[in-house]
Amino acid sequence: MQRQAIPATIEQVKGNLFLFFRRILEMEKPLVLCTEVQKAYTEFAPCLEQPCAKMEVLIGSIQEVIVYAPQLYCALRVDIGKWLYVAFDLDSLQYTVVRKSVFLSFKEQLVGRAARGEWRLRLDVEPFNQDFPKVQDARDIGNGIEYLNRHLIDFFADRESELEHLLEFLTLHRYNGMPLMVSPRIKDVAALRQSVEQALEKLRQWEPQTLYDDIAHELQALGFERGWGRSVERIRTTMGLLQDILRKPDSPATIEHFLSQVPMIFRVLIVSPHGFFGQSKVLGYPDTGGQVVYILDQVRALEARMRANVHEQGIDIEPEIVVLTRLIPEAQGTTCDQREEQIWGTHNARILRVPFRDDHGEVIPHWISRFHIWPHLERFAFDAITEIRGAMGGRPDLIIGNYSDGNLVATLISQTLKVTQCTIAHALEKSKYLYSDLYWEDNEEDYHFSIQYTADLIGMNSADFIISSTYQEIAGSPTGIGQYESYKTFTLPGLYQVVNGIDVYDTKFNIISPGANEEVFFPYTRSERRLHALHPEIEALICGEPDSVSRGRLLDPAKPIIFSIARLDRVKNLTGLARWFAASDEMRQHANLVLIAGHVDKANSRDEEERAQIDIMHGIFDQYALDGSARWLGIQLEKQMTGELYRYIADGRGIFVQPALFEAFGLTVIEAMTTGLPVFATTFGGPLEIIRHGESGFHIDPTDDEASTAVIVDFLRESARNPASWDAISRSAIARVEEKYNWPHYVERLMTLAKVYGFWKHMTKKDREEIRRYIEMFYGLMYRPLVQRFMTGPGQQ
Ligand code: UDP
Ligand code: LCN
Repeated sequence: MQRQAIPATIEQVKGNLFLFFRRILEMEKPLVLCTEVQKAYTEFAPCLEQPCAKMEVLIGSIQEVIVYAPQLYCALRVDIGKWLYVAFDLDSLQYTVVRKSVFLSFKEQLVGRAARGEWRLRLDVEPFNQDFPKVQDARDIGNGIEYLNRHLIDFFADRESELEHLLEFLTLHRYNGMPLMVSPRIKDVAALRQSVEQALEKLRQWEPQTLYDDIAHELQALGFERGWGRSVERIRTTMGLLQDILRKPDSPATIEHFLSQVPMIFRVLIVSPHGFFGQSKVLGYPDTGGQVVYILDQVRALEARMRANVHEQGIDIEPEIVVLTRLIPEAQGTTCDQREEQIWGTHNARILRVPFRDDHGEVIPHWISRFHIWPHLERFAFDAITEIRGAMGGRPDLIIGNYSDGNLVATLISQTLKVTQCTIAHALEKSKYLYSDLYWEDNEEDYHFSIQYTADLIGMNSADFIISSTYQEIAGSPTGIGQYESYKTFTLPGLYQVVNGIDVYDTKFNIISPGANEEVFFPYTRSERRLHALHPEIEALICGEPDSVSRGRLLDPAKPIIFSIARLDRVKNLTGLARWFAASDEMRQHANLVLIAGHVDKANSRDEEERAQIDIMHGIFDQYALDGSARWLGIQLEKQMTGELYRYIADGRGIFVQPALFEAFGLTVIEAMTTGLPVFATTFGGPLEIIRHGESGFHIDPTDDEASTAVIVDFLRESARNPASWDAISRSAIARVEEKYNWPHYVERLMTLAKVYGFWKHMTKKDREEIRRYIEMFYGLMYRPLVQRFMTGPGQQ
């Protein structure tokens, strides 16, 4: 629906709309959620004389209603990322479109703030972005680079002066003092054009396989340094692309192709402060999950790509990747107390650990939950800058931040070192905890969401580009709000209102989905690669006796297994799955349940949320006498073991269930799918996009116990009766991951994005200065005082 069309639509259905709103008023609730609006409408619709499609669409767009009788303030999501706020007065039957700030102020009444007459701080980044290109069509959200390329082509076509920027950019490149690409001898665009023509003329005379080294002096005489290619063939291609650009290119792909050939990225810094960041024995600890897996897989694939790139560019150097994380002296048997750790399977990538220090400069020894680490990050960032300068032998060319804390640190480092910044969210907590913005004060002691959301706004607005794993992460779906979209307009009552926090149509958003490590996760049918030697150990794990790290023993081990592996936190909802299993006789009749999660003995856990979940899990085992049909393992598995375990369960025609209340992406989902396990995963978040329901797996609604149980039981029943149905889903799951989720494709795109957005950063340096200063001010005047308040308030670490 078009935003402009809303008033006319309201006018057309006004009579019935106001009648319906009376129903909302009768609910006597100050805040009515979209699900409640929908439910009320389903009951109301039969009262209409005839069905009204327009009214249905209008009601379907309502995301929430603030009731301030006799007025209702409605937030309408008229299209993906496009909102309108309308106030209805039920006495006068009038309505009016209101400003976002007015809507937010009324919303704040819900937590006791006055709707009017109070000054509020408002964050609005929109004015800074007005002159920048935007994605036009909602379907193209997350494909920002294409719009940027189109914009660049117009840029170059219209203005010779912009080509001067390109020339300047090409003369900037060097590695450890070695000049690359264009020498300063070429003074202007006219000279560049001429040199390119002459060089191409010469290149035509040489054999395609001739090496750069053999013709270096001739190219240097024309003003071209190393970096155009190792062989004449590649040099010709790269120079040909530049020639096209200088002559007015006709395809945006030319710009992208040219920039992707330019040697720009030799050193990459990846920032991920929280959790236990290590290569073994860490997964499953609180705050330590997919992000660690993602980064390590990313590093291996990225290094391979960077090495291939520099080779093709004719540069003989070893690229370098450093993963910056926190050093934890009380490492609990992990390597997290070591300053440096080489990353296996790489030539020159390592983990660099820098400790958190307190106000007296003393190293903080213990693990700190991701919700409580905020006071340590600024000092960490500046300590890290000193360490990086020493450890990396130069400034990084690209900084990738991960999660809210890593993105904040990445912002501080990249603003100081003036380096291209990429943001990866992994999981934006705002989507996981309903109304955690509005009711932030109630959760402050445990979660400090006010600081986290402030850090998120700073990180996402400072980033030169943002990588997301799925479309829904940015913009949701026609019916559900995206994770980034939820940062567009919201309020933290008493602190500030966000009028425009981020625009999902911004070209900085790009979707590149991660993959599963193919060395570890491959189909159960690949017999020649299977790790049969691990089977006795796996059997002991699954069928063993209960001990200090496990509970339950499978009395009938021949049954298929319902499997899940996750951190034991509330949102992962493994206790929900245990409850479904416990309460369904049919599920128990068809299968056993095996869970790998957290700790079985509460004494081994320091995380409050995990401790609460441990109690709940034991309660379910006790109440439903699960000890003979379910097994819960509180262990950390080696990766190879995890891969073979998935396959072992597939051998027995088991299934994988991911029952999270919300899952930002869900690496376990693609791991399980690629091994061939039929997967049943939450409909809230990434799995909605990863799985095609009924084809490559199944969606389940974790809030609907009955329906979720039914989907699982139906499948177990059907696959017992007709094994071909299990095979069909298994085959489609494997094919889906192979096609859509793989690391080689990921890193190729990442390198291209880093270069195109690096160039864009250079082009728009001056124009971006204003928002940079604005965000810097927000950091100084909002983020830092919030952290200060944390340090002096309850919940201080
Ligand atoms: N994992 C593991 N052992 C555990 C729990 C999780 O090896 O006890 C791994 C799992 O195989 C996956 C990652 O940790 O690779 C979890 O990633 P996911 O994206 O599913 O969830 P996150 O923990 O990041 O929220
Ligand atoms: C964090 C999460 O919560 C998961 O959903 C993702 O799969 C993981 O990070 C990797 O991005």
